[in-house]
Amino acid sequence: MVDFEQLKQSMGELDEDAVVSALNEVMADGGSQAAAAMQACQEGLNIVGDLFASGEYFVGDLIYAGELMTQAVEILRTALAGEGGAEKGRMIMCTVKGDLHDIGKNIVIAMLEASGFEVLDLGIDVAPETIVETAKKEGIHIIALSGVLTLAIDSMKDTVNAFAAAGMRDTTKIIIGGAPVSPEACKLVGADAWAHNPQDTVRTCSDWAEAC
Ligand code: B12
Repeated sequence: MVDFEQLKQSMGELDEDAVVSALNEVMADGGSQAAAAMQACQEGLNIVGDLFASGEYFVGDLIYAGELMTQAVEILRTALAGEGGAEKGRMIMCTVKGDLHDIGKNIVIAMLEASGFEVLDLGIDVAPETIVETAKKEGIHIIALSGVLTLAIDSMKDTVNAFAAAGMRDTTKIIIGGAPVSPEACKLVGADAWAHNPQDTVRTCSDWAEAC
């Protein structure tokens, strides 16, 4: 039985051997506890973030934490992805302008694809115009915006405004997510929905796809 509190601490200490070995143990039964393991890894990243904020960790540690978390997602991916589903259509996802964090985005994309969406991943640091132009060119009506930095909220707002300026706001559904996102941020940004976890994102986007 994996000790998830220990896994969280190991991630916080950036102890690669301990993290990988715990995750392999989680996957030994096919990954019935993969979601709890992912949660522990994310909480471990909060420890990393706090140690960075207090000056104990440096940018190099953040980079290493990013690589370790990506490795963790790879190990857990098949169990997190679930069984897939019916074809739900196409949507766009990206990290907004000014923000280079993509681990959360990649997790959400993996879950959306597993649920039956074809996700056009525009990457990181994506300008509002690029998102609008791609949506127009590809005829896509569901957009998911990710951001981890506080400044991402401004970029999300700029993106929603860009859809309005292009006359496409009424025909486009926009969901936002990431650490600084909240109901208040959603209101400020003018998005249609917000979520903190991939499961809620899949649920909301699936409802939209059904209504389209
Ligand atoms: C790893 C990391 C990095 C790596 C990122 C690597 C990568 N490939 O992504 C690197 C080294 C690049 C990095 C750089 C920086 N970082 Co950094 N980083 C982190 C760290 C430790 C983890 C982030 C992470 O991946 N979390 C795990 C993922 C899984 O969580 P998530 O993104 O929130 O995603 C989940 C949910 O939010 C949701 N979700 C995510 N997106 C979406 C989208 C939708 C639509 C929905 C519905 C849901 C959803 O689902 C996901 C899965 O559950 C955080 C600390 C922390 N506590 O988060 C700091 C942190 C985010 N970084 C921070 C800072 C300051 C920086 C730098 C400015 C450092 C510097 N001086 O250069 C740069 C900024 C670069 C830039 N312009 O973006 C600050 C941000 C402060 C702020 N509030 O603005 C933090 C909070 C650390 C801190 N405490 O100071 N960082």
